[in-house]
Amino acid sequence: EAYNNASKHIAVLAFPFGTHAAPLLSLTRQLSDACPDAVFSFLSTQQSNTSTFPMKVDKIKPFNVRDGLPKEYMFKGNPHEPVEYFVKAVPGNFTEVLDEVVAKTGKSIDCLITDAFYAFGADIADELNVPWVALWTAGPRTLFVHMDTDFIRQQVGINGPQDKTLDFLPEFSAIRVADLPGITCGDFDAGYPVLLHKMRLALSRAAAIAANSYEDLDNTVVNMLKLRFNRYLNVGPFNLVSSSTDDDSHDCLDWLSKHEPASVVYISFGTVMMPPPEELQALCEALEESEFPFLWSFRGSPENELSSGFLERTSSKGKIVPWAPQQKILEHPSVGVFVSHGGWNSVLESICGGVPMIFRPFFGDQGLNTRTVEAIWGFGLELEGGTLTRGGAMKALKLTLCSEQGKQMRDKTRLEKELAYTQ
Ligand code: U2F
Repeated sequence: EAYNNASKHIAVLAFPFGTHAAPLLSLTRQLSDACPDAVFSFLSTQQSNTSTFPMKVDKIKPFNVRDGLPKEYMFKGNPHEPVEYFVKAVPGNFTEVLDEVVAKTGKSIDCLITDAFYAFGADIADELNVPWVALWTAGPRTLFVHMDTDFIRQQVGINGPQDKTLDFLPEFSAIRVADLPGITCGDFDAGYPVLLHKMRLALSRAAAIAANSYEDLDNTVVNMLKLRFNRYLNVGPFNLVSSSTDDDSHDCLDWLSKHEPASVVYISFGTVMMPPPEELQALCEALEESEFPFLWSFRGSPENELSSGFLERTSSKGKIVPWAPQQKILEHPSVGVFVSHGGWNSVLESICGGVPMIFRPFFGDQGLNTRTVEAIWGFGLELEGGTLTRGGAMKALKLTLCSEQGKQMRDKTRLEKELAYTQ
């Protein structure tokens, strides 16, 4: 009946990995509040819909699409594998469900909103003769290097020297080839790289590109992007409008309140990656030896994956939970530094909490986010050598929590926080 009474039907196609679907649902909710007569069909995989739809949302209806996994598929720990299967199933898995929804409800589609990764959004929208809006879930600098991939490849070569800087691009002289999201290695022949390659060819066809950021953050880069697209709209940071999760069933906030201001290390490597065992071991040693209080959102089993005795020995100093209300934690005055993988949502949430960052980047945009925060914005730093070692982690923790340089980083983050809140 939501469909019968609706004036408009908007189809929303999510990318079901990492933290992509949650920001898209956040945008959809904002649009639904702004257009109460519209109905939204939100398409993602079952697994993604189950975790992103916390409850029934009025006028936003979830639909499941095929995940493309073979019947006998067993996840063996490589997070990129399900992505590769999924990429083979698009766009057919989406179009078949769109056809079904239209047939069942009798309500044709008036607008298509997709994750910006979906170049095929442009074709579907053309076929339906409706506008296509793309949501870019990462930072402006990452979109910029994707759009300029050909030029960057011409300048630095394929698999060229990793330490070469991008001084041929205004605003990018502090960025090195090593920081880029894989655009200078290899060809765009299959899977995920081809998805991103097609994306950059198609994005100029979008009626609008919505970005999870705000006007003042990387403003020069944002202005360069505005020249390239029909409408490049900063509609974030989404964490200020809706929270990823408020579930505090492990009492993290109470625990934080027992600590001094800016004294606690908060640790989370996002929803996709975990550091390898030897790095986990190094981080444990650094935490134990430095004695800073810590709160760790740990994906997996700490009893099995952390060195024996660590949990017992640090129980008065540390708290390890399977999932934490990250935004609320970063807003808590006791948190002094965030050890993260450099995912874009984490960067925005840390800015909005006024908390400096220590980075252990893994893949995609994380290296570029890391370098941008460290070398351009100045409120975070990458671990020495880019990975967790006992010595490197201790040095970074001491620097951010106990030094004048750390205090300056905190002041800078707090200034950025004010800008984020005034957008
Ligand atoms: C992919 O990101 P990830 O999911 O790995 O990481 P983030 O962008 O940092 O998002 C993590 C979100 O999960 C939330 C946290 C963030 O909103 O608040 N969260 C939480 O609430 N509680 C927890 O215990 C742990 C996490 C990709 F890997 C990145 O490179 C991209 O930048 C990103 C966006 O495109 O997607």
